[in-house]
Amino acid sequence: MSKINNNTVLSGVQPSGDLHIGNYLGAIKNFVNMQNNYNCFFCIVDLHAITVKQDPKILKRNTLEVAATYIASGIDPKNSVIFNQSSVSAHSELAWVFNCVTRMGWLNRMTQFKDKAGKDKENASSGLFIYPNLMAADILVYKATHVPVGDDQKQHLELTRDIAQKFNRDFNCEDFFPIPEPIIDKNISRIMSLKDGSQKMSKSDLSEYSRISLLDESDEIIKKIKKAKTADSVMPGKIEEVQKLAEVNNLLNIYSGFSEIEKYKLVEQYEGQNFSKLKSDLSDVLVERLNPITTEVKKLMQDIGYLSEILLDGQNKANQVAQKTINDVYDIVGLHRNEA
Ligand code: AQP
Repeated sequence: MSKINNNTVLSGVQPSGDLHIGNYLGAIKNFVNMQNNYNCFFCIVDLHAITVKQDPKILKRNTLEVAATYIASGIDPKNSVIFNQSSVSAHSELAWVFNCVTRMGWLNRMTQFKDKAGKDKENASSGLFIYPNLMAADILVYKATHVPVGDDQKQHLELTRDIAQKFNRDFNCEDFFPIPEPIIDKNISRIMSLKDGSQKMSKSDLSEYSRISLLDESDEIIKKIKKAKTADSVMPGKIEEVQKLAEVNNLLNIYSGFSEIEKYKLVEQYEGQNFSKLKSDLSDVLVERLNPITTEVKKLMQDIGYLSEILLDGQNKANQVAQKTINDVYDIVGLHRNEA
C-alpha cells in the first residue's frame, strides 16, 4: 500500500506482562492511527524486557501475546512491519556503538532508571541503566522520523535526539541520522494507576486493581472500575478543579480516550454528581471497546503458527533496512569488515 508521506515510524512495547489500557491509549491506539500514513515498524521489545528478571517461558508467550494484541487492536501486518527486537541483531550492534557515544552524565539524568531501580540501585542490571541507548538504536536503525510513545518515554526520546546529533557531529556525517520527533497524544499523555493517581499504570504493579488489562473479562473490568479510587467530593464543574483530583481526572482521561468524547463535555455531563454513575458508564464503554480486542487476542493465541509467520515476515523486512544502516555505521565509525 502506498503511504501519503515517506516518513518512518518506529515504536515498541515490552513483553513484560499483560498489556493494559495505558499501553493501549498511550501507544497502540496511535500506532493504528499512523499505519496508513507512514512506513511503520512496530516492535516487541524483548531485549528491553530482560533488563529486569523475566521467566523465560512466560517471556516467550508474552512476546506472541503482544504480537496478537497489535493485530487485534487493528495493526495490519500487511501494511506495517511487526517483529521482535531480538530477531534483528542490528539493534544490539547499533546499541553498542551508542554505548560509546552517550555520555554517563546523560544516562545519570534518566528518571525512569531511578524509578525502576528504586532504592536498590547497586543491584539493578547494567542493562537497565543503558536501556535508553538500546531504545535510541531501535529508532535510529530504521532512521525513524516519528515515534509514537506515552509521555513517560519523552525523556528517552530526547536522549535519542541528543545521540543522533552527537553521532552526526562526531563522525562528520551531517543528516546521517534524522532527529526523530515524539508523537504524544496530549489529551492522554499518561494513564495513572486506578489506586493511586500519582503513579503511572504499569504492568509490573503488584496490584491487579491498579490497572485494566487488555485481557480482562467484562466482570473484572466492572469490579476494578467499581473499586477505583475517586474523591470524597462530587464532580466539580470546572476542568481546572477536576485536575486537582488526580484519580477522578485519570478516570475522565480513560473515558475520553475510549469514547472520543472531549473531557470538558464529560465534566459538564457529570457535574455535581457522585462518581457511581461515571464509573458505571465508564465500565460500559470499556467493556464495549475492549471485548472485541480481548476475544481476538485469545483467538490469535490459539494459532501460534500464524503469529510466528507474521513475526518471521516482519523480521525479514526489518532486517533489510536495519542491516544497511549498521553496515553504513560500521563504515563511518571505521570498523573493518572482511569481504566474503
Ligand atoms: N501508564 C501509561 N500511560 C500512557 N502510556 C503508557 N505506556 C506505558 N505505560 C503507560 C506506553 O506504552 C508503551 C509501551 O510501554 P512499555 O511496555 O515498553 O514500557 P513501560 O513504559 O515501562 O510500560 P509499563 O506498563 O510500565 O511496563 P513495566 O511495568 O514492565 O515497566 C510506551 O510507549 C509507553 O510510553
